[in-house]
Amino acid sequence: SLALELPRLETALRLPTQDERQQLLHGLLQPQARIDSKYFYDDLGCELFTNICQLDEYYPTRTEARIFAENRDAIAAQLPRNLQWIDLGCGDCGKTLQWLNVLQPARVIGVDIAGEFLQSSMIAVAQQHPQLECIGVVNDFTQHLDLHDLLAERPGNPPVFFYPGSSIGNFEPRAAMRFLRRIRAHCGEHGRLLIGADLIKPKAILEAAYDDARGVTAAFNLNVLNVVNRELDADFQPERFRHFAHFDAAHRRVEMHLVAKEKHSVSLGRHTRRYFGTDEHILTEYSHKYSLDEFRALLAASGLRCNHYWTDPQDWFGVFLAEP
Ligand code: AVJ
Repeated sequence: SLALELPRLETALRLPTQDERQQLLHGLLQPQARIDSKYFYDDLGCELFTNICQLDEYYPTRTEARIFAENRDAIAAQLPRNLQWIDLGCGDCGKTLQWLNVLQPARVIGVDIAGEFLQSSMIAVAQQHPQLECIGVVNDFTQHLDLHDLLAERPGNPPVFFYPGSSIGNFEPRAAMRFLRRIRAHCGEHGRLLIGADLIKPKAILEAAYDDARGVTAAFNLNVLNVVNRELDADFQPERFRHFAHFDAAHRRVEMHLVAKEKHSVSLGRHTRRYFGTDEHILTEYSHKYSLDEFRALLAASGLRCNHYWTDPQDWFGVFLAEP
C-alpha cells in the first residue's frame, strides 16, 4: 500500500515556441537546408531510436553499456557521496537505473526534450525506488541548460552530470565546448561530469552504424519530416526523400542527410514554399567522432580536467570522468 507520489515535473523551461519555429523555418530556407537533430525525438522517433540502439550495426550503445558494466564500481569510487544525479537526455532512464543501487544518490533529475516520454520514465524510476526523490525537467538543454536554481535547493549534494551515449557528438566542436562550459558552471567545487563519446574508427563500421540493413535508421531520419510537418504545418512527403549517411573524414563526423529523389516543392506553412532539386540534401545530423586524446583536449579546453577514462578493448567508445 505504498502511495506513489508523482514525480515532480518541471515544465516551466519551455516547450516549442514561436522562436523555435522561426529557427526551424530559417534552417529549411538556407541554401543548405538543415533540420536540427533535436526534432528526431517525437514519440515515434524515441521508439525508433530505441530500436536503433539494439541493432547489430549500432555498436555505441552496447559498447558503452559494457564499459559501464565492467567499471561501475571503479567509476562510482571516483564520485562524491550524496550526489545529485542529473541525466541529460534521459529518455527512458534505462542507463540511470543501472547506477542507482551503487550510487544511492540523494536525488535524480532527468532532463529531456520529450515531455510525455519523460513523465512516464520518471514515474517508472520512482516506482522502483520509492525512497528516491525524482524530478523530471522538460527542457531543450542543448539550447538553454540552466539548472542552477534546482541544484541550489540541495547545496550539500554535489551534482554529477551524466551525459552518455555520445550525444555530445551532435554538437560541432566549438558548440560542444560552449555546452561543456555551461555544465562546468553548474559543477561548483565537487561536481562532476560523466560523459560518453564515440571514437574514430574505420569508415565502413561508422557508416554501417548509421545506415543499417533493416532500414531502421532510414525510418528514423525520414520521420523527422513528419515532425516538421506538424511543427510548421508543412507538407513534406517523406517518400520523396531517401536516407543518406556518410563519414566525412576531414570533419571527423558522420553526417545524415535526406536527399530529394526528384525535383519538387514543399509548403512550409501558409506563406512559404521551398523548392528541392533532384539530389538536393537536407542536413539532419552531425555525429562527431574523437580520438581519446582529442576528446580529453576538448574537455580541457572547456575547463574540465579528466583524470579518469575508460574504454573497450578496441577503443571504439570512451567514457570520461571530468571535474572543474
Ligand atoms: C543519440 C546523437 C548519440 O549520433 O549516434 C543514431 C543519434 N542518429 N543513429 C548518434 C543517432 C542515427 C545518436 N545520438
